[in-house]
Amino acid sequence: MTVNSNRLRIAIQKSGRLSQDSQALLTSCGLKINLREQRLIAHVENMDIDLLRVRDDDIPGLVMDGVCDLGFVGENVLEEVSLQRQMDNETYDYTVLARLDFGGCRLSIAVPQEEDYKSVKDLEGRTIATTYPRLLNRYLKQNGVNCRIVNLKGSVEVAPRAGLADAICDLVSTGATLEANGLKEVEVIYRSKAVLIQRRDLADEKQLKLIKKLMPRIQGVMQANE
Ligand code: PRT
Ligand code: ZN
Repeated sequence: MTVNSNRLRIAIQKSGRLSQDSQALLTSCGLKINLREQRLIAHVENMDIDLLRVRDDDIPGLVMDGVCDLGFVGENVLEEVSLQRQMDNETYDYTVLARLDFGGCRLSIAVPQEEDYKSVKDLEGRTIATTYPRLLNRYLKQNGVNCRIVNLKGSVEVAPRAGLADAICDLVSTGATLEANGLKEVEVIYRSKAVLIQRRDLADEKQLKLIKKLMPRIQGVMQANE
């Protein structure tokens, strides 16, 4: 890496559910962020830090490959990418610096409301649509259930109505989306929050010092929010 290699690189979601909270947390920690909407990189004016604004799905890989030093990401995405990379024999190392107080949600299996569902065994032989095939697969294996998994990047909640699947496995927070689509939550397979992660092999003294300075501030902001 040639450009500004001694500046700490923090990956944050560019636009989405985690962007505002991640930025607000950094701002509360004293970072003066120079944000120009379309920019991939935002410079922090008063510290040796750059923010890389990317899709949330790319954040775990950027940190695991050492391209970024820190990243804010949902545990759901982090765990899914980890499982994927383990299977592909890619590096999947990282350290969790903090579990944060935003981005809370659960990954759940949902079936049509009118269905008479009793237990996970009822899913045997069914087709489930999801954006999280590895997490779903792990859960089904642990429960000894065989299903067909259909991979969808979006509009998962309409899959049963569209005749693409019998059930879905998707993120839920209030449950309103499931209800609006005539579905009911039947199994919670993963509970998630946003986390701050660090690359495992970070060795630069200056950068480590900067992280040491930031972490108590992050803990402080979270305690103040409690
Ligand atoms: O563009 P990019 O790839 O960066 O963003 P994205 O569209 O993939 O992700 P985004 O911004 O929707 O979500 C980012 C992260 O926020 C997720 O990975 C979770 O860690 C967290 N999060 C928390 C959620 C939700 N709550 C959530 N409710 N992510 C998505 N949802 C969706 C869910 O998929 C469903 O469509 O909201 C709907 C359900 O919400 P309720 O309130 O109706 O239950
Ligand atoms: Zn995404």
